[in-house]
Amino acid sequence: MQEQFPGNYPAPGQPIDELALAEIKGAILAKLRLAIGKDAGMATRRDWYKAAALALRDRIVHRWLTAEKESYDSGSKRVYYLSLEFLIGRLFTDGLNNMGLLPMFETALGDLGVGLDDLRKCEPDAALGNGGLGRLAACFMESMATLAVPAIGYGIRYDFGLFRQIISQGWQQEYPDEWLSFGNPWEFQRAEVVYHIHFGGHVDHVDDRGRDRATWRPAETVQAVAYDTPIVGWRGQHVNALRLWSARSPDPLRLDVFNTGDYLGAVAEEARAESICKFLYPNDESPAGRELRLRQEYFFVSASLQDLIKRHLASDGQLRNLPSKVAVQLNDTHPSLAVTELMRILVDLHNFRWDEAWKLTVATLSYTNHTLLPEALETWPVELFERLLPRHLEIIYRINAAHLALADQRCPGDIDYRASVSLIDEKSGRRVRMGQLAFVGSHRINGVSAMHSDLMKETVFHDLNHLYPGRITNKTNGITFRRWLMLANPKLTDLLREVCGEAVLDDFSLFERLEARASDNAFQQRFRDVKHQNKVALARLINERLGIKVDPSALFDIQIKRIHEYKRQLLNVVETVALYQAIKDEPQRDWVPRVKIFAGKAAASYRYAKLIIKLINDVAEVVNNDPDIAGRLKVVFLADYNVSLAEVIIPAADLSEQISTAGMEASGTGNMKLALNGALTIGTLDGANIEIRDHVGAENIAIFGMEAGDVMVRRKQGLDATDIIRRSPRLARAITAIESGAFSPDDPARFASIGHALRYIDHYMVSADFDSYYAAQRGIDARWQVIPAWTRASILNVARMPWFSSDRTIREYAEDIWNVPVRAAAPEADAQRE
Ligand code: B1H
Repeated sequence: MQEQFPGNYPAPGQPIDELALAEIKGAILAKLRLAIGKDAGMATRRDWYKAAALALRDRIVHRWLTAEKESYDSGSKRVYYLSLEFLIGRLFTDGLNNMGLLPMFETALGDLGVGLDDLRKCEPDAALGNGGLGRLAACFMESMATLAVPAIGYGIRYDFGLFRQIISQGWQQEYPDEWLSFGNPWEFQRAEVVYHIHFGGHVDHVDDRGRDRATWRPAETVQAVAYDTPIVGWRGQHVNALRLWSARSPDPLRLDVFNTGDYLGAVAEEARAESICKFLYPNDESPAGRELRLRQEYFFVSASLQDLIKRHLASDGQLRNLPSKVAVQLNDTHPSLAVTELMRILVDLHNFRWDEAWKLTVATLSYTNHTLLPEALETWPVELFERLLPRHLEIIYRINAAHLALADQRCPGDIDYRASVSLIDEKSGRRVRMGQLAFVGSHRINGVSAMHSDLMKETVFHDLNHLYPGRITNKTNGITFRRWLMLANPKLTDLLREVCGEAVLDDFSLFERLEARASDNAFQQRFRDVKHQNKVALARLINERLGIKVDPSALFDIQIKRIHEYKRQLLNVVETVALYQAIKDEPQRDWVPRVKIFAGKAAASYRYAKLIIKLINDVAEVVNNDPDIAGRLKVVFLADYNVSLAEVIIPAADLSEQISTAGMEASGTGNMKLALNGALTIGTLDGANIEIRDHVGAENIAIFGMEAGDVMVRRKQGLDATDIIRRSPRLARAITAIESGAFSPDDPARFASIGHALRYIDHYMVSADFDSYYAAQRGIDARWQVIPAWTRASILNVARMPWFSSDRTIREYAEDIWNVPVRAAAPEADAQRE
């Protein structure tokens, strides 16, 4: 079967192989009857989707088993990517595209009387992540498969992913995300792959002749069961597994309790165990700090390490070779317990000497930091640790003793230095610092953009970097072009194939061939046509969902991301209000028509962020219905932002809002997706925006506002914005309108707290950056009116984005951190190069 489906991406117009087509149709029909139990007459759309997904899955599984055997036989080093989040989205067309089967399935399904696009929409998003951090893990999984890096992603199979957002009267409401309720055709339950995970109890120290060994006598045990999802790389050459753990009790029904008539008590243990994988914590950038969260972290770390060690022992037999066969990447501090768990396994269970175990641990682990926000740095109360993981706390103390001894050696008598590097924070109640733990236990620590990695060295990890020089490295994030260009924007992809040649699908550096056409009138027109069609599709969606009519020829100005004060959706709204007032002042001027599109979720407990959502919706209500505006400004908030919605919005964007307070956005990846699809960026010099500017050229991006250094200086000076507001009548007027109820006549004081913050506690520099932002926006208006120049800048953005492919990022991890080989380029690339 493999040979019949070589996984080529058929060139446009290439005839479809009739034999293969007949086989696919047969396979789908067979799945419908034999796996779903329906015939074509009775089948619902969802039945067809599942049948088609299973037919595709069969083809992926063949490759999977081959890839698995090859890497096992060759004994190659493997990467294990530990992440509490994988924000995958849908897998159906992703798998079809990478297998080169998209046109084939489209035709087959069409012949069977069902539309591929209808089926595609039957698949619920796998939303096992909050935002950028989880989506990065998903892009990395795809790129590792593409580059044939043998890898497993480890995480939790949450019963409920990130909540569904509904906007009711302008307010966010949260509803459970029941993504598994109709089954999941991609996953394989591995009922035989089960590990025991322990909690609580006490520790016995036997006489171990100074070997630091101990015996943990836990009080509670849960089981972790594996579920595997195949992740297929580009051209179907390699397939890796995403292994997610589900929790259950070893004793699901206590018959003794049941027999006494206590039916609820009989299943209480099962409920307690299952709560571990019940839901994803919806907090982006702010740890929940709940006991259940710590249980989740230990649960998945322990199951994953047990699993990878079992594999290693089965293939190699020698734990002392661990670092030559295993690289473990910790996605943020959420899996930091890997440091202590690996030490426990080596010392307590496999009798290693402490020092040797420590060398192996550090050589095996590496850690990615994703944020410098002080409130986001994870710490846990020592008391909670002691109760839940007593042996791990001892191990932390033992690590800390050696670590602090080194600190004393480096800076004798410097108690501030000692306090700053310690694994225990003694200031705010005694707490374990997960960032310090991950740092000390890793041979490489990376930031996610050049500026972020530099700031890591200057701020949170300044002293640790001094103590362990050379460990910090930068790995600027990337995105998978297969999903964010080929699938999301097939029309632009076709244009690229035509202009840059078919090989562009394997070698993104060929995008540079666009440069020569950037000013070519005829090409510009085609490029604009593609954008226009994508905007028509988005306009249709907006009308269907919200009943708002927007003009596809207006400038589509997009801010899509989690709602967070530092991301400054508020700055965008205040500018919207100021623009609204300016249009009302001079309604006869030829204002550039704009549609401001927002989407994003706020953490359920983040009240201020939810108030900002309400403000966007209240402003929309007034602006969209004001006859003076005559449709020249529209404001749209699209509910329930997720990967699938992003795939519709991004190809339709003209302007990408990347306006975080400088120094606060570690990288951003939405910024890359939007620029890749031809949007111009309006942004601050923050995160990867800086590198985007360096690549696309300063003339093809609109930079405004304070820089990270300025922000630090201003924060030291104080946050009161009274003077700034006094000097900016435009800002003063916009704030006054917001706080006096111009957009909330039903509750005039609704936004008083926002007005107060803008005036007196401008921590995020919204007021301070306002004038600069407003001016940059008017600059955008002016540029938009010169169509050839705008189009040229847009084309050059696309042409200069290849470096932001996650393939490049993964190559860098493979080389500098993991020490594993990667495939040079897809084998077809050379053959297809002109
Ligand atoms: C990012 C998070 C994050 N940084 C804690 N930190 C979480 C922190 O559930 N929690 O406790 C969840 C998420 N997420 C993002 O990572 C950064 O803000 C982005 O700038 C970056 O692009 C992304 C990927 O590196």
